[in-house]
Amino acid sequence: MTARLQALSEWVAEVSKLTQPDQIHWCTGTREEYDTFVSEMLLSGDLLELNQENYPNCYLHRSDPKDVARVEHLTYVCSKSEIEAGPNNNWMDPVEAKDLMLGFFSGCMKGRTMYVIPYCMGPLGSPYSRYGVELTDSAYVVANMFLMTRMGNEALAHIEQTGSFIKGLHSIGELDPERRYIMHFPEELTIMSYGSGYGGNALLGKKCHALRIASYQARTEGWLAEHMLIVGVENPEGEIHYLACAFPSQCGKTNLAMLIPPKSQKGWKVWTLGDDIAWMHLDDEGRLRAINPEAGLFGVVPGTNQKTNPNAYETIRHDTIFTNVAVTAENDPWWEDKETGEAAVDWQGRSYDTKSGPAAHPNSRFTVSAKNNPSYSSLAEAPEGVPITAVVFGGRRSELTPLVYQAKDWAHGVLVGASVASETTAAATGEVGIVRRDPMAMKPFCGYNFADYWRHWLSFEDRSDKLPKIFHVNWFRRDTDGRLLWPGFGENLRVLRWVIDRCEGRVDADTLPIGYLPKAETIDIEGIDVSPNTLEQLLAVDPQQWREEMDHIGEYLQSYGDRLPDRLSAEHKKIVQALS
Ligand code: GTP
Ligand code: SPV
Ligand code: MN
Repeated sequence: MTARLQALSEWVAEVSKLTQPDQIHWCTGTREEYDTFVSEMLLSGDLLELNQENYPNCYLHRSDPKDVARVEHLTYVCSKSEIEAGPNNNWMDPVEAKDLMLGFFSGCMKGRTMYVIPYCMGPLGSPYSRYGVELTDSAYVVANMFLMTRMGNEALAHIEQTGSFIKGLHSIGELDPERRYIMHFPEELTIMSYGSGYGGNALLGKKCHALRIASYQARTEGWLAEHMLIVGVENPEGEIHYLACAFPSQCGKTNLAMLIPPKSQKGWKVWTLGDDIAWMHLDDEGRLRAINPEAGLFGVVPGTNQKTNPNAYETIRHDTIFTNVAVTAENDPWWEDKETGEAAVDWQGRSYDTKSGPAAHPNSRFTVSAKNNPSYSSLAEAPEGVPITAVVFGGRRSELTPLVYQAKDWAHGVLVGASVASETTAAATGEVGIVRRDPMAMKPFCGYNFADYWRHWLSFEDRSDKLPKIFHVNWFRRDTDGRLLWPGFGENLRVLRWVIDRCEGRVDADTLPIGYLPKAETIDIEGIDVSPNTLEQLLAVDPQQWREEMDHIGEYLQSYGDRLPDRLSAEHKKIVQALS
């Protein structure tokens, strides 16, 4: 054993002394191993078999009913100083936090197996990839990590070579919301998560590593770790443009990344590279290139059907773990808007005769390998990633925000990103539908002070003159009767086409104080149920509403105090003046 691997072995031994598992299993990452875990979970009841004829190799997991979403109020960034974590994060002193967590972890794996999961975020061997090891007592977490990351022997070999990895310690504990914390120690490249078995709380490679810890590393190393999908849009001439889009949780990333062009959009193709996280670096020529650190999808199930997302619908017909969906009398998975079949048993395993409340949990999810997706781009495995033409921010806003607009330049674009607000969703516990600030869709995921994060974003302007253009979209604007104005889903390609046309200098736009707005005739609405009058409503900018919005944004930015970059305040002031 090399000295470097020894560092890992010593940590595993130390944790096992603390948590006292009955046995330790080093994960190899083979399909046979996955199948063994599935068999064991079928015996233990952690997984239930779904109808194998209709859904081969598909299983259902039912979470504890009080453990069905991320818990932002219990998620902490424990940097040495509070100001480093910033007003955007919960903070606890790292010594205090570790004391608290060691108390929870003490003896918590008695009678359980501790799994050692070496994993790689990003294509194996890519200079941009990063490695981690998660120690967990949940077989469900292991199975999800198998589908979501490149885990096992190859990752271990790299860790052995380089000696560097993120340490992630996880236990489901008692699944008691009163004994639950997700703690990050960015300076020590360590994560400790206790008391939840759900998604972003427990699959530590995802939000904890690839966003909170990685964003902290990215700042010091000059790159970006973002809550963004990566999608390739191929025109009928065969040219592909790659877009990176940041929308808050449950605001349409997976759906846009897997879009199938509607019949009216002849000759267009869409390629999926990533659906949740992008790591972006400047290359030698100054272009921003993105890789997807993940290898699988952890997607929202409700709303998925043959019309909205035929791609996802097919992708999850085999080799998929469903979490918290309902089942039909035939034992098929079922969810709201599935459009075929009906629920017999709800997500908690109760008979669904009464039809009270949703049958599938609103944050029910599918876990599936990215390779199941027929539109998966082979370039998602490319070590150098893909060059990004446009960065697109977005949010869920029933009012105010137009269907699409373009920032005037990079610094303005950073302000547009910092100003994102969106209605809250079921992805995190708490009230749904409340508008809150969610800069760059990173409010729950930035591992350090947002003021420093915006400064870091601004700094790219000094490093390259080939940066992507920046845009903002809103698929969720409603009329005065509360009806959605835009059909969304596949039709969103019409908006991406405008975005690409702008990047290529092919269309003129109207210059408004808030940015460049499409001239109505440059958005293709042929063949959809969007009248010219509806398009006008979709693109409308109400100066009075925007003056109020800019006041709120100003107050929000000022809450970051002295650390707020002057450049960002100056951008804000410019727009306020132009609006008055
Ligand atoms: P996270 O995995 O939580 O980060 O979510 P996400 O950003 O990937 O969102 P996702 O694509 O899973 O969509 C969330 C919900 O919004 C689903 O119920 C979708 O059906 C719905 N949705 C997605 N795109 C659109 C759209 O263009 N229009 C409308 N009306 N709904 C959409
Ligand atoms: C999100 O909430 O943004 C997700 C799901 O993508 S989770 O993995 O739970 O964070
Ligand atoms: Mn997400």
